[in-house]
Amino acid sequence: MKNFAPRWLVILPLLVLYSISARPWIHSQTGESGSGMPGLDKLPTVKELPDPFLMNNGKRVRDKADWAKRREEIQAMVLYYEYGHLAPAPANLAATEISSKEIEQLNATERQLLLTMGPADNLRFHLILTIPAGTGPFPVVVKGDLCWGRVAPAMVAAAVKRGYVVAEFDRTELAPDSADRTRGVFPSYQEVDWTVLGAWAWGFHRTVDYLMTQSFVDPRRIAITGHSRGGKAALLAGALDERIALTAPNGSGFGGAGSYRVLGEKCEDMAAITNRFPYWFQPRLREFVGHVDQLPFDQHSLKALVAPRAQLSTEGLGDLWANPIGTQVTYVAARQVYEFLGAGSRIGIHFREGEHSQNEQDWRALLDFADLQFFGKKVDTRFDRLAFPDAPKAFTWTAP
Ligand code: GTR
Repeated sequence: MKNFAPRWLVILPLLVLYSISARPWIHSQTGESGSGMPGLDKLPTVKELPDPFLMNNGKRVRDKADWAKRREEIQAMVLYYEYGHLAPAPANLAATEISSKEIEQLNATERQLLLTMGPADNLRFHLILTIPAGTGPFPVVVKGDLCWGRVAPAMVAAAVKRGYVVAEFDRTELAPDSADRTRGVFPSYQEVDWTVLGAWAWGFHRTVDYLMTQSFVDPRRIAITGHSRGGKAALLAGALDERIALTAPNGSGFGGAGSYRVLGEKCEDMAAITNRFPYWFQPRLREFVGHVDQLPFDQHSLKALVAPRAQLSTEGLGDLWANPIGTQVTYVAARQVYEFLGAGSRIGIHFREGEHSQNEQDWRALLDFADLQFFGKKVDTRFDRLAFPDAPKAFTWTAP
């Protein structure tokens, strides 16, 4: 007994060190300690869209190796200030088929699956696949908005006709769209500071885990999409997971593809979104109400994390709340990163007339963009047309 104290003096610090280094994705909700991230009082005001090439050490990115480091820095900031962290991939993902039926008029099979995973196999969500006839491997479009209903039959048919699998899941099975943290992923990973948007993004990642194991799936051609809050989740998912070949948020606006700093008329802003939907974000984001120009990034930075993989923003010009002009601005700025990486044609934007929805025009644009990016097909749709050619330039930096 008498010799225990000195031994603990050695073991305790080792345990503490281990728990910090082995779980880098875990931060406490409120504490700044250990994160290395400055609080609001230490963050400088940057009126323009922050330079994505400016590294934390004050030097600018010079080559691709520097960009790889800078990408990690941006990712760390975005998770810390904006979306919270995500749990690591579980090793025990399993799929059970619930039903399978032929859809004759589509020449496709519809399969309903239950995916289970997590610490006690107690996390589960459903996946509905519409798979073209044949052996594939097929490209896939994943959408997580089943909570709002199925993708319209004509849109599923259009995708299947072009040889795409449509995979649909209900993101609210991963986290309810509310402040309720007693359901979904939260009880199983209480040490993770994740948010509803993070949990939804995690649902995309787990869907990709499953798809990658299926022989009918082309693992190098997986696209993800979502509308509005579902688009915010899709953009976050695509930013964090390099297996996702094409990321296509639709009308995702504030907290998605829309800028925080550049706001068009009648659009959502930091106060509005963090008041109504605080649980979508890390609570720290709220501190930036009235101080958005102290955010060390803007949403072009999130888009830049997707580079050089393909990404498309689809926008309704009448969807003012979702800030179409602010989405154009992030496209123009993120394009600098794509061009720096020699992938300028991999980022696109598409505007249409009309309001807040992911309609057939948006879907056609997505499929055209996927055909172009995945197969080099010639398509008529343009993905570099600015709806607001006279919009003021939102940044003065250029790619190195
Ligand atoms: C709105 C919200 C937007 C957008 C939209 C939606 O009420 O303010 O950020 O996400 O909901 O998801 O349809």
